[in-house]
Amino acid sequence: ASEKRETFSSRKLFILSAVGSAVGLGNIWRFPYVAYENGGGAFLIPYLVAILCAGIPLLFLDYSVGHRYRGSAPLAYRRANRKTEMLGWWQVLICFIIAIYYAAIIAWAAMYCWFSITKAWDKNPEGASGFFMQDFLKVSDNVNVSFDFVGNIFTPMLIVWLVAIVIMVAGVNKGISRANGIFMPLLIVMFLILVVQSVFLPGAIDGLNSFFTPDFEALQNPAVWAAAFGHIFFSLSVAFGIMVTYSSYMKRKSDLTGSGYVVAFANSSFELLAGIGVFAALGFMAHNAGSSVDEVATSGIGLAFIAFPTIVSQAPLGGLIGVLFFGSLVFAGLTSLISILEVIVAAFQDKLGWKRTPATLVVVVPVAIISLILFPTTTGLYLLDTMDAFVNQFGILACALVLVIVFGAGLGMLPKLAKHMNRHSSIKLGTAWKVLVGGIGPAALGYMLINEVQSKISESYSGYPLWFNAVFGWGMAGLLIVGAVVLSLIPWSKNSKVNDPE
Ligand code: MET
Repeated sequence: ASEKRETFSSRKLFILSAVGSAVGLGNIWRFPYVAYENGGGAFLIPYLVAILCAGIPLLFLDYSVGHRYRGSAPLAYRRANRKTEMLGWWQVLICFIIAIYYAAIIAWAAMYCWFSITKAWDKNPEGASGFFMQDFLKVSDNVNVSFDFVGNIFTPMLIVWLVAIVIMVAGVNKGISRANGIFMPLLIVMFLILVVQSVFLPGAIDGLNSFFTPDFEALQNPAVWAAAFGHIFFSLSVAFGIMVTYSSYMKRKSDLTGSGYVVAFANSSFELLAGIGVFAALGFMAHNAGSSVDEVATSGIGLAFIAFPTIVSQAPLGGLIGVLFFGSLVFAGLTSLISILEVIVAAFQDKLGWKRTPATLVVVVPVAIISLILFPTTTGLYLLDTMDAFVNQFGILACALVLVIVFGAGLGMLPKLAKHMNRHSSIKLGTAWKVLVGGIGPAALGYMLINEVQSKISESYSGYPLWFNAVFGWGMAGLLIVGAVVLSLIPWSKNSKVNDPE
């Protein structure tokens, strides 16, 4: 028998959880470098345009579908139209891929909190990069898939998965809301201290100058605009199925647009703060090395696991910087991981008509096992890199494009969805929203997708062997679509009423 669908007990908890999902690794290690690379201070213009013209409008599309049809992504899409269920499963599978490697990064960050105290990398002759590749990940020279496990990564990953399973089993109110209620305030306090500490480091001002100095000529480059749009979808967790799922747990009479603006504003504020903290720290690193900020600026894994450890070793009170930085990655990552897992759990719970606990265990335990088999190995880094490039950057764009075309031009559902949004919302959606989602959305997404495909075809990703990218890049991306079709053919449990609830 199915249980009554859970709801977030207050609007505040929904907003907190949505912000918890949006604020993730992307805000901390991606945004600062994207902004720096694409015009510095001038990037704020395309960034704001992207938020207002694409990020928030698409966020509202997610909210409208999730809240109107009150279901996990596949169920909500199915209720909207029989033929669109597959889109929901596509998102579920994208979330599955992201979840299996996101957990690895969280585990690494947790280990690096400890290493920041012992400064473990100081013993490696090649410093932080030697430590990360050789001592910590023990990365194999061959780009391959091996099952050579690295014990000191396996154990923290196992702990991350156990924590995630406990939260997911506890459900929307006792698990997700509560976890966000604890981790988000911690994250904000830790991150604020980190930023304040960073801006007082010697050389910090050079970093901040590099970050903020506007290069207005960059605005003439379409790639800069594409970077802004691409970043904002990822940053707001739009088109992953995450916001469809979370908004399906909002009470019926909810101020949807008002909440959306709060979430977007909070997410961007956090990103800007991260830009300040990260570039202040990089300014210090350059100052110490007698080099330019440009030489040390980087993003992603290189920023977190190579640049920051170097800063930790050199800065006054460096250990504290490390604990705050890596602790922030852990909390920001965990709250995003939870939201990704909820997409998967909710989907199977609806499809099978099972209760929360059995559905969670049947779904999350296998996901955890796959993650634990593939990533704590000497080749896990290669897999992570390729899957991230193809599924996260490319799969999501493709899925978002199909989504706006189907709901806009295809089914002509935007007026109906706008009407739903406007029922209890403080800010009403009008023609502008329909034009942005139905017109600008497909144009911007289509342009970015073509660019992505071209760049992925022209250069073998990361210089990995062709077969590796073919299997784990293109193959994986293709398999997700096949998988989505197959899952959509499985019949729904009788408990899940697939007809429109209203
Ligand atoms: N919004 C998250 C981030 O910025 C990503 C979505 S959850 C994978 O990191």
